[in-house]
Amino acid sequence: MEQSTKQKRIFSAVQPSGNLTLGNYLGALKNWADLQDQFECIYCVADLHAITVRQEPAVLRKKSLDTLALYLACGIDPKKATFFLQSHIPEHTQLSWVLGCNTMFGELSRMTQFKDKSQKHADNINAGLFTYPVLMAADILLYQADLVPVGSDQKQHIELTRDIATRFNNSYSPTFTVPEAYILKSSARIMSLAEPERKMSKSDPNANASIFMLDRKDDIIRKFKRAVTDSEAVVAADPARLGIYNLVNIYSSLTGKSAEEIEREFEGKGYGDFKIAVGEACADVLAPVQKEFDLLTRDKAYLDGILREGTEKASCIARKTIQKVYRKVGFYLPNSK
Ligand code: AQP
Repeated sequence: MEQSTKQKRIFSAVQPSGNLTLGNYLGALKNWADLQDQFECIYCVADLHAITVRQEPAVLRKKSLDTLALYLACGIDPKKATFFLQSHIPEHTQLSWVLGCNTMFGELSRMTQFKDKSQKHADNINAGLFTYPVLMAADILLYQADLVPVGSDQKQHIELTRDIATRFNNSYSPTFTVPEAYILKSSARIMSLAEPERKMSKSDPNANASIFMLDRKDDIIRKFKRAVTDSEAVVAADPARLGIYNLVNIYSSLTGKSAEEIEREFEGKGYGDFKIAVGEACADVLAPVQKEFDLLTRDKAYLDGILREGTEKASCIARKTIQKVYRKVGFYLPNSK
């Protein structure tokens, strides 16, 4: 019998490795809220992943809770979805070790995110940065997720997760659900405003390259005004013109207008008008999220309560999977009686 969408489970996460960007919002959070009515959703704050890059401990602690508050501020409902911090559930690291022993060095060497991040953090190319996709596979497989909503930047990691799950299932008998990436086309990849050939990223040292979810309206408009475009001065969804293409994509994701509608709306107008319109649309979309975030972060006890509840729920699933995996690989488990 085919599984109904009601029963399908979704897992997704964001690293609290900085201030969340418009890329995180359009590529992940905005879609998460829409999915909670159709699926069983598990949303994690990936703090273990965050330390693959050096973090200031006090800042990481704050960003972890801020990330949770942003999930909630985007309309993700703790009554419908499960939330937790990755480091609160030790099964993530336990499963990561087992999966690491079933992942090939060559596979990890091909990951483009590892190549990008090693270039960006040449002074700290640590083993965790290299094995990051194994921990990500563990996150997903631990919860037997059917679907993983991600931006297209994460597609390669999901493919690897599928390969690892399939290999494990073939070696030891069916154990893991083989998940699928759930990529929404419109907001799949938001690019940097300063270097549109690179993705918008929360750890970009150039603050003008990214719009942060908590940026105030003036900053948002200023950053869009400075966004790199070209000298053609025609608003068009032309993939060869990276800068303007990115802005059209952002405007389309924010307003729901199609590329053709946007081209018509700005026909005969310069980039100046268009950039202001994108900035205003962005500020309008983020304003209610920011308002809700401000309220939520004043109530730490409420946020802690949500984490405690979510950790308990997620732990039940995680424990079941790890026991199954430990048994399959041959670890001795004493009889519980
Ligand atoms: N630019 C983007 N466009 C579309 N989706 C994006 N996502 C991130 N950036 C974009 C989506 O956000 C989710 C969580 O990402 P993450 O924070 O766990 O890791 P990341 O992809 O490495 O994000 P950053 O901002 O680039 O973080 P740093 O700078 O710390 O490495 C994923 O679903 C991702 O697709």
